[in-house]
Amino acid sequence: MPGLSAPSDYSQEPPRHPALRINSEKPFNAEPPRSALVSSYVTPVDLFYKRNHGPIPIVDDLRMYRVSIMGLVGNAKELSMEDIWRLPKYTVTATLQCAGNRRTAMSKARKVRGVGWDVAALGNAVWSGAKLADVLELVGIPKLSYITQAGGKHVEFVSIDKCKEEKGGPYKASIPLIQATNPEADVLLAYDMNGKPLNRDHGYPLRVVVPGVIGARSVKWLDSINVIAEECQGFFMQKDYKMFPPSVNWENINWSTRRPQMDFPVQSAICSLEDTDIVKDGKMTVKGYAVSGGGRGIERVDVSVDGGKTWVEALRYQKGDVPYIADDIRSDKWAWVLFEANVDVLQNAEIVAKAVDIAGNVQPENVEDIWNLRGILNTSWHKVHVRIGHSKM
Ligand SMILES: Nc1nc2c(c(=O)[nH]1)N[C@H]1C(S)=C(S)[C@@H](COP(=O)(O)O)O[C@H]1N2
Ligand SMILES: [Mo]
Repeated sequence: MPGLSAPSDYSQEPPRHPALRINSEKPFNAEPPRSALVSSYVTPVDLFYKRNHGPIPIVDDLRMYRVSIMGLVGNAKELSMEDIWRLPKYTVTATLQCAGNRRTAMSKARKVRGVGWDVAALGNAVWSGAKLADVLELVGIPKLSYITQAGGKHVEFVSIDKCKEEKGGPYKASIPLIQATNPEADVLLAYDMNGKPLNRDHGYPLRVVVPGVIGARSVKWLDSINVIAEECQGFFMQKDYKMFPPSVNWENINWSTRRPQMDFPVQSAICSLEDTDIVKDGKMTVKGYAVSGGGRGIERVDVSVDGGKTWVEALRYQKGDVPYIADDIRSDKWAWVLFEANVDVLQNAEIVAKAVDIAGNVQPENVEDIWNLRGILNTSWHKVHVRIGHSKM
């Protein structure tokens, strides 16, 4: 692809914020400290988690860059950035969360394979770009299409990065055509993040943002869009990011028995405390985030200071002084809510958070019940321990 190239080593990586906690250097995978994550509703770009499977691509010449749209479409097309910029610009506040968020805690229950993440493999950003539904109209696919005339049912996004899992080939993923052509699904070809052009780590010059869905489907450094009959057969769709029951292990796994994970289930985590912390006794404020998939808002967040025997309801908020109402049009439906609960801690305690979404889905209590060999979707109650002492705070 002229204009955009993919290095095969890590000698040309972009600069990164020193506060990031690095889980893997090559490829670069890092998350911010918990407390930094919940200090703002919109996550600053430099603190937003970075999840890569290879070296970061480089734009040599933006004027040469083209994204091709092909496959089972009427008329294939190549679009320049100018063409994309010319389409109506939409701005969507959406939380992106890696399916592996909170994997380290799942691995403590029983070992899993994958990058070890704490609770901050997610971030909330203001994404701007063209709607994929508008882009697909340019190649003759009407809004709200299940199938194209040529039989296309899925939209595949292909990058140019070189991934070990793809034997040096690019990262790719797909979503159903009906989601891609639904303007209400807000799937973007994004060129801006928090009001500025994407930086290299997050997909410059153009990435997909699929709100409400695990981060793995939001392909960065977009090279081509393929309209295809079956879902994408790439590694990250077929041999990864699938959820298996606790009985499946590396000996008896049959990947084809499960669907690629799409929507994220309801999730929350406490970010004002580490797994074990020393605190002063008395009043304290427990802070964290809650988010669900599929555009489902957060109906409630419960906080306990006695390991889940009794609960108080936390205050939820997104931006400014507007009270958060889960299904109100003024709320950001694809974005997390931050929560705060004032509690009294008088003795050593287990502090717990659990969220409920507008469908009444609630986080499972125990990680063992949702354990899976790839360690994805750890949405179990987030539990932290505090000891009363005087050495901190
Ligand atoms: N081209 C490409 N796109 C990608 C990935 C990748 O490695 N290569 N990682 C995916 C995964 S698993 C996640 S969670 C998100 C992370 O996006 P971020 O690094 O902007 O936070 O990007 C997704 N898109
Ligand atoms: Mo991910």
